[in-house]
Amino acid sequence: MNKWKVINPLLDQNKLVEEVYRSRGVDNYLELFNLDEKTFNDPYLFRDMTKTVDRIMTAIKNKERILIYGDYDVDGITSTFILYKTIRNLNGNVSYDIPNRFIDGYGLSVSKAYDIINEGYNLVITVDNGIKSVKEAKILKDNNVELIITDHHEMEDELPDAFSIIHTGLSDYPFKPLAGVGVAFKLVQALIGDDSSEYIDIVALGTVADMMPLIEENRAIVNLGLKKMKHSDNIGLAALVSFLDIGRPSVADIQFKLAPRINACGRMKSAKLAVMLLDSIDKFEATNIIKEIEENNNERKKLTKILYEEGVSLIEEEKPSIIIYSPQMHEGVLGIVASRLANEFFKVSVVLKEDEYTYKGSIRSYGGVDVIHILSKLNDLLIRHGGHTNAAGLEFKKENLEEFKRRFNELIPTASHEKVTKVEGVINIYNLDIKQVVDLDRYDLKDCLFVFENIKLNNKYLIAGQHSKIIINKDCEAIFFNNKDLYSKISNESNITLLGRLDINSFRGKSKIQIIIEDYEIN
Ligand SMILES: [Mn+2]
Repeated sequence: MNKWKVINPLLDQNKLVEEVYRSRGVDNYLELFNLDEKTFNDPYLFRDMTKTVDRIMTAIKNKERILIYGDYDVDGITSTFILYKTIRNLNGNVSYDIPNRFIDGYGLSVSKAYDIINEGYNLVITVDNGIKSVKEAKILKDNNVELIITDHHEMEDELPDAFSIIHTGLSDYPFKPLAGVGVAFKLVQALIGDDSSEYIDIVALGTVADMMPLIEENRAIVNLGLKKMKHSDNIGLAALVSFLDIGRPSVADIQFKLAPRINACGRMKSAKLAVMLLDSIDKFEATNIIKEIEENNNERKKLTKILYEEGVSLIEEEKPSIIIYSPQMHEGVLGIVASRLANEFFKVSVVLKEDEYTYKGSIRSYGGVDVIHILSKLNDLLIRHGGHTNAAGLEFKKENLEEFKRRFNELIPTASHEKVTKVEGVINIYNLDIKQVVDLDRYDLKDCLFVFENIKLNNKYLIAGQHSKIIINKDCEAIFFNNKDLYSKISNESNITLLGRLDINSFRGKSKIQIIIEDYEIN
């Protein structure tokens, strides 16, 4: 069991949302949730925006062949779709392509660059990738294909020789943490002005899925996007929202329901399936695509479970980070397995797939460790790497494994693997108003952990032979998924302390508070 650290011991549970935001330094949370278009910055603050818009407009007018080149995650998929649809609506001769994770790998590649040349494109616009494609940019240029890069990934010293680059890091643009789709959206805004609001729900989807901080311009995008998503003009998104029975879309719905399904396409088969969903022309088409997406998602879940269990068995416990490798790893779920390990074991986690000559993998940070910074110090060992401070990808030659492990572990700061679970505050569940729990979800705090003291048992069940359920009273229950121990250890005499999240369980029209247990103590 880990140490619990209560952030606000004096938490007033009658003002739950207000108090949690205050301890995060936000004095007026309602202000945050009221941000709207007025927060949007002028897209022309980006370096190169004017010449980019002019170039695209010329290409549209001259019927040049334009290719939008995206990435296979939700951010890349949504970026691809909004720019493709915008240029198509302007009567451009435009197509899109997203590399296949298993065949082509991430981003532009040399072979993809030659494909683009051979297919006769005049102009390529990358979205959510491209900032590292120095080699590919040269190949395109040498073959008279013009390249516009839009990206938000970390820049290197050497930039690709492109016609133009739209990147927050290259300009005075005042809000830096845009998602890839946020950057693409700024280009769409520059191209079509206020009509771009048609896509705001799609932009919100990519922004949340890419785990960007939901402040300032991102928060405005998400506020407007969630509102629109309820009655989306996008037939595919509307069909998915209704298929998942989402009434009033929230950030948590994007994180746990929409994004995993859209991601599953690129993880299992092809991300183009998800672009096709967003581009569906009627409900019939959308429904058929959703069926296929569900199959991909179920397959993804099954595989993740198997590989996570394999991963756990390979952990070397005494090391400051988790580094596991196996030929059985599946490239589509490396990142999910790594983040699960990081969260379960409180350590930076590296999950590698062993190929013939290389290890290829995903890293997820824990405890605020900057993994991109660590990788930059291992540059001499790596064939390639890229990503963000808390999530990155890498590849290196097989013979470098031992040196990689040794030096990677040396670079992990010692404070990062302390096992402390941060808890917002202590709650008396017997006095908690269900309205406070509804508000937690409404204001994106469903993930918060709380401690619940002096819980008395009214009844207990073992659900499906594997989940412990506690009935606290007629308005409140608690469940510990995949844990049988709690059920067998507690009795009517127990005084129980729970650590968990607050949720609402609605059944036959009656709503109850439900604690999703993460940890417990029996006193
Ligand atoms: Mn991205």
